[in-house]
Amino acid sequence: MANTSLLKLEEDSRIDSHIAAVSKRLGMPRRAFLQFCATLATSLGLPPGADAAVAEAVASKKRPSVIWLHFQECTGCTESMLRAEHPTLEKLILDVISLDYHETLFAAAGHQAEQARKSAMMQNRGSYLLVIEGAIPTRDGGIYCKVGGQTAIELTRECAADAAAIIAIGSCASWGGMPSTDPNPTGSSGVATVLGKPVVSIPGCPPNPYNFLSTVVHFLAFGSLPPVDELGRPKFAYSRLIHESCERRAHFDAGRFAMEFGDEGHRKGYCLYKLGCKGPETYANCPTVLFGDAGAGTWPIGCGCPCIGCTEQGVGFSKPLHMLAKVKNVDPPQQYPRIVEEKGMGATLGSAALLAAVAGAAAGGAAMVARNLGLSHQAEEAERARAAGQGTEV
Ligand code: FSX
Ligand code: SF4
Ligand code: F3S
Repeated sequence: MANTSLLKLEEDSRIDSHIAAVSKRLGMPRRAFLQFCATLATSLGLPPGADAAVAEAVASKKRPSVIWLHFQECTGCTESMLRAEHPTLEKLILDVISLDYHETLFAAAGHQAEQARKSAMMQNRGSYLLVIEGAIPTRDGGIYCKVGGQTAIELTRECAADAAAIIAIGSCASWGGMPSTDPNPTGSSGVATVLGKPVVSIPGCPPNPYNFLSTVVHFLAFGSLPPVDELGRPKFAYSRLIHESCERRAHFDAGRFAMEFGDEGHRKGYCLYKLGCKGPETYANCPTVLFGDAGAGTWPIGCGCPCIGCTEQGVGFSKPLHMLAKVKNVDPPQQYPRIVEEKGMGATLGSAALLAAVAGAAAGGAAMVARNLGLSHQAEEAERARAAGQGTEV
């Protein structure tokens, strides 16, 4: 079957010279770069043909200035970006953005660093991306986290004022994450709570760098951040339960469980539900995108560790690790999705699967993403919005 979208992309002369330059910069063959962009567009759920816009954006657009703040956290978010061992992922992240302020990566310190942040904000007023990593302590006037004499609350508000878009990266910045664990002595909160307005959140402890890259590329290609759910999470990454795509799901359905760490069931790769796996109530694309690109199985459950629900507020860092998960969606759905997608509403199953196949490791487990792409999430999303008592999209 011909992949017309990829072929069109390869023939697009508008971006040819840019692609040659970016391929050289990244040390990546031209075809591999195009395949990566096509896969990125597919996993973002973009319509056919959008891969050209993605490639153009990555190859030729001016890199947005990024101000990256750190508050209460372990720096695992940054570590996971830099440890993305796929030959292109971390290079691409650093290639598509201009990281103008980042306390961990900066050689500068003290007043020099503060000055760099202020200059970048002034020079890119209204157009910079603000990325916040870590929770924001709100108790006692926010005194539990200060940088350069300012509280995290003050810095967040100051940097948010002139930002084009704000991304809360990691579970800490999304809702408080680990620092907000009961009894939350410092009043750790997420960025949206502190600013009193929605921001795009990419939870995970650590979050998947592929989801961050995809979010930034969407901003570059279309001038806006991707559509999000009622918790501010990009739908392309957080609209499916882990349990739905888990490689151990057949064991769950057949009633084959590991009962103890190291027992026969655990060694045989049986389902980890009875060890407290929170996959059945956690929304994330971990089983389809994987981590670190080190090969198959590089995600918590793949390594034999029950999911702790790190992307899910109210589950990760809230529910005890051994507690059984609430199993959602155990019955077949009332309605099955259409098999044929309407034109322009998303990638077709066939093209997505083919893209995933040709892109290989770049997509991680993108075949699973592709498998889910044509499905209608509307009923499920409406239900979740009702449960959250909001019912509105951010
Ligand atoms: Fe750590 Fe980031 Fe966890 Fe938090 O990730 S990996 S504690 S989400 O803010 O650095
Ligand atoms: Fe996978 Fe956990 Fe579901 Fe078992 S309970 S199938 S290990 S997500
Ligand atoms: Fe976190 Fe569970 Fe994924 S622990 S990384 S949400 S598999």
